[in-house]
Amino acid sequence: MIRGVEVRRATINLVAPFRTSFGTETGRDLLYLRVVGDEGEEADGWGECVAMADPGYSSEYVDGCEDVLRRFLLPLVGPATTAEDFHAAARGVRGHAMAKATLETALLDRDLRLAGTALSAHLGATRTRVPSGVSVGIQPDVPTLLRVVRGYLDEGYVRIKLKIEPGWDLEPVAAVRREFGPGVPLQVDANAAYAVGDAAHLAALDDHDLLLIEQPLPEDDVWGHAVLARTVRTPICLDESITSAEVAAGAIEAGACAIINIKPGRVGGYLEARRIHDLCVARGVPVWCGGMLETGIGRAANLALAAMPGFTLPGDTSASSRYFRRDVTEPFVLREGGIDVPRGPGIGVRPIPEVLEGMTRRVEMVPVVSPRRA
Ligand code: OSB
Ligand code: MG
Repeated sequence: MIRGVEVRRATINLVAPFRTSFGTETGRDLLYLRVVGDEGEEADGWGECVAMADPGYSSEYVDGCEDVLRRFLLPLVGPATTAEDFHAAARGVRGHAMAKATLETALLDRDLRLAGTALSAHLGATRTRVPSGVSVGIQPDVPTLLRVVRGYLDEGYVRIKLKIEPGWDLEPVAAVRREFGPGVPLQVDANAAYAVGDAAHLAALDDHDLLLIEQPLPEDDVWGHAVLARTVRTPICLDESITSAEVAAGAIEAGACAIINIKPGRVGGYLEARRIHDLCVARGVPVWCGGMLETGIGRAANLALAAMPGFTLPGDTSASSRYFRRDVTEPFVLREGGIDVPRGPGIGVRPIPEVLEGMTRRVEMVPVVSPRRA
């Protein structure tokens, strides 16, 4: 039986600032949930919220996630609530995908630990190791960028993604292509920094043999991406725009994207992420697993997802050392260009107590009482 949900706020610094078209992250302002039952610590379920401190990537932000969790989502959890129960009950709360994903993942982790099943097996994963790409932030200048990219290639990352924005696009992409040659799998991510009127400019990226252009236009402009796709030859990939399997189906039908970046947090959890995967496999649309600078808790679950058969492109599932000096779990390491998928029950990892305590700013147990539903 579930006794309560521990709400924990923590902080961790990044090894280097990460700059995108929407801002610069120097650390993660974390929200962890732990679903605590009376079966012992081994069965506790963990979830990490992917929302950033500010609503720059999406409308969600971590303090807002904590608020919606406390006021509307945690009250849906009763002593016997499963992840599937919560998924159904949470339909009555509109939006707030990242908040929902945090709690649903913690419940799913608990369900699977009690069943002795690994998340990867539960999702139908077919691989034991997933190839790792790396997302490279906007740099102060091109020489610095080339140094950073060289470092990642030397470590063994099998695909490079460059963050771009107006004023930092054609030149850095051309420079990386020139320096490292035609063999390096390369793609770009604009985080919605362009407008449909930039189509001719973006078409100049076609010369550099990119795997894809990720989210060039605003989140709500699926039609604009379809228009852009008629001018630009490089495949368009959507990230921010894809908030559900229904939106994904519409975007594919409209010709707005040829590839999809699946982020469980953005779509409300692993159950919805699996639906998007299945839809894309049925439509012949390649998918890959994005990231949100997760610590080991979120990373473990992403690796399980990325091991599913439709994930045919390397994801942003990088090693712990790319983000943090000391991860909250045992570190995920890059080996021969990939990372091993955790095998234990649930997400397969748990926080290292001393590390977790050192990061924690506050923690509170919210007891489960008579639930409103479920
Ligand atoms: O758009 O994919 C993105 C990080 C934070 C927010 C949005 C994005 C990203 C990344 C880094 O690109 C992915 C990662 O390495 O976790
Ligand atoms: Mg992106």
